[in-house]
Amino acid sequence: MAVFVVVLSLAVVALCQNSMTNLVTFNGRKSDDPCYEESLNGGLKPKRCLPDFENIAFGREVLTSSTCGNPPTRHCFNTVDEKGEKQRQCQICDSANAKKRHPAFYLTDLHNANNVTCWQSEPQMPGSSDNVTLLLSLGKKYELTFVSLLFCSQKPDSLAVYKSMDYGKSWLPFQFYSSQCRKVYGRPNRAIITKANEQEPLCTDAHSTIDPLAGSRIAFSTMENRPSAYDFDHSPVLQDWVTATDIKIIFHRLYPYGDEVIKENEAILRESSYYSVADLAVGGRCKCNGHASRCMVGRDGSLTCDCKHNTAGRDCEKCKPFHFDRPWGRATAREANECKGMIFLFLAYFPST
Ligand SMILES: [Ca+2]
Repeated sequence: MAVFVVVLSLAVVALCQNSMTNLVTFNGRKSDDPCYEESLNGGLKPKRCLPDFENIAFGREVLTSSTCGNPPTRHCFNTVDEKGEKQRQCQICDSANAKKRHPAFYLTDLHNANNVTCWQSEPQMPGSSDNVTLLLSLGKKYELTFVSLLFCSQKPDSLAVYKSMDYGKSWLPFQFYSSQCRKVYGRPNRAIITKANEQEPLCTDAHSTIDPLAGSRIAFSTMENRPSAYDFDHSPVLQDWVTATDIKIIFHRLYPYGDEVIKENEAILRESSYYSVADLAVGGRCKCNGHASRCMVGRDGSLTCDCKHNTAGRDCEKCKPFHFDRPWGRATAREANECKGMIFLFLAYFPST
């Protein structure tokens, strides 16, 4: 009886796989489904597939802890004239005036170098409490390659990037920037990452040596200087490291110097103490573990992978029912790790006696 069940099951498995292959062919998806490719015997075989690389932040809402304009406030900044001399210019931020507003929407709108739109915080009291937060929820797990900020005014001296993997329930530090890493964040400046600590956030002062006047970018590459970046397929640690459902950026300090300098010109400094960002970009892919080529809005309204290879779940992170003949695995460049089998289904119908 047991032998019969196994033989029958294998036959059904083969039949199911054939019918699945034919279905793929007959639906006209043979050539355009990136999750399958033609095999040597003329059929189709699964292969790793990935959603497109994109700017995940584009067009998404960013929640900010501070945005100027209500009530209107004055903001000043320095420019350099033709003679190379610094000029102080001031503008009003007014949320009721379309030409003078700086809403959070401007963080993730289409970036056009000829028509730069800037989000801007309220003026901050210079000192240790000038924290402003940007929160970006992705609505699903993504694998991130970079997080970048293009500033309209001076770059902050100290800022931190955090990530959540559980929709904002808990947060992990992703990267720190400061001219004083040890003092502000309690971390060494430009630490070396080895295979033993690939999930450790770094702190760097690399951003603080540039022209402070305008138009500068801070870009955090999630895998830069991490040894397993060249073997990402086989590094669950690094795959975990780049995974996020939410990103939080906290500006901790605009100026590198202390309160004693600030007190001398507090009124002028206050008008100059604000954060202003032209573009927040987050590069990455919807996380589907190599088993889907796109993400889409599911029946419940949430973003989910269009899973192939007999996988299931929002991230194709498990085998779909009755396809447990082999353990689930992430697809790699060499091995699609398709879920297989209907044996368990038939064992349930024909229990051994
Ligand atoms: Ca913008």
